[in-house]
Amino acid sequence: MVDQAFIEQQNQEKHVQHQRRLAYCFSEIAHAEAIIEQLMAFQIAIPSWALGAGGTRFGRFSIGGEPSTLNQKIADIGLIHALCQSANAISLHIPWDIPQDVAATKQLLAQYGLSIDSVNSNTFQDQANQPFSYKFGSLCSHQAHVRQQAIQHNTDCIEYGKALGAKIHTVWLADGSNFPGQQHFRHAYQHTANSLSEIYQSMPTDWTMLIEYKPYEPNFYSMVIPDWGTSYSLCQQIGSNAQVLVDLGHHLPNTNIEQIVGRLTHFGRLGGFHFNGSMYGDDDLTTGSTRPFQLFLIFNELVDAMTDSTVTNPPIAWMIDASHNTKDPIEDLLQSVQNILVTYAKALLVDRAALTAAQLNNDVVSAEELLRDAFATDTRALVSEAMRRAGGCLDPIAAFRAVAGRQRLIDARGKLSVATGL
Ligand code: AFD
Ligand code: MN
Ligand code: MN
Repeated sequence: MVDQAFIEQQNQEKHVQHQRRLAYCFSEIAHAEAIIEQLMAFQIAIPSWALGAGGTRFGRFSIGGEPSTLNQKIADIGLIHALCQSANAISLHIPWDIPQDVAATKQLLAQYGLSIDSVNSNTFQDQANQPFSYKFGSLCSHQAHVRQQAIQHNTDCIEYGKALGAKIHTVWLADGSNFPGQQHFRHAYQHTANSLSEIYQSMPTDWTMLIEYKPYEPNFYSMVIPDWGTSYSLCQQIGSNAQVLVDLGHHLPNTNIEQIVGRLTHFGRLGGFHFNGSMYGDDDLTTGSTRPFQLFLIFNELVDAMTDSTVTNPPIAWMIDASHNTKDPIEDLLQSVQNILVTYAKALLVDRAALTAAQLNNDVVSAEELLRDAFATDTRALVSEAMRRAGGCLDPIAAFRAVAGRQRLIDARGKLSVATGL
């Protein structure tokens, strides 16, 4: 849909304004050049399930032109990546994204400069022709045949991932209970630990297993993996390549997520991140839409860990997990990518030596002001410049609109095409 000539023409239209903004950044920020390079290196995986309009239990409002096949999802993410040059990987969800022709899928990925970073299992729904139901749990089930079916599904996911070159298997479990007394807490935990261990054994040794937690929903009395501590304890039991995945929306209101990030990186167990925006819970809104300062404080912890040579945490897999029923999903994802990069850049501005000195002197005001200074700096031109240098657009959303992106997808796929996903 977009070629280099179109992108250059788009960038030309924004050139004068961009140069003015960029000059401001260079005048304010001593290491602006280094930050641009760090931004160019920061790549975020896009979830295959976020390309259609998300539904709620009250309804779903189709956006039109939604990708209904894996190839179409790859094409949409290819378009996102062409526009922003910061989204070169895809998180797949099985069974929604089972490749029909692995060689052809790989070729398509290469054509768009994309790779598959992770496969995500789905035991939160029953599939047609599935012998046993997950209504009362999957990996946690007290019924061995249910657990075995769920384990097999996860090992199948790993096989699909291997074929496509993925290196991460992500597990999010809906398992839990709705009523007091329904489930035996200790047994449910132990079954889950044993099931995950079995899945881990079938994973290649250079893969990572990411274990996601969530406090409530779809179960409302208890979730088997409700918090980072439970994920962490499971990882400790399972093996060194098992890591915690932090999804920003999977916390109760007012949880100090930046402190959780600090804890997990200290333990060397923060393996993955699901970016999204959250007002109340698992809202899956645009990243940075409601609590930009919180996102900044989280990035501040991440950058602190990444720049501290005493921290042994492995490289973190950056992923978006968002999907809602209001915006055009492609525009939404482009907003999220830009908000993530803008915030990352702000965290890179923090004067860490000065912050450490303020902390050691118990100079609370200076410590806080150092963070506020960085947060208040407008880093948008640095992000635009990083995207432009990598071959993308200064303003990806404007470019998507200029090319009439959604209308062309509707023309090609129809008004009623529906994406599989959440
Ligand atoms: C659901 C969960 C979780 C997970 C996603 C994909 O809440 O965020 O990452 O499904 O399995 O949205
Ligand atoms: Mn998630
Ligand atoms: Mn979620």
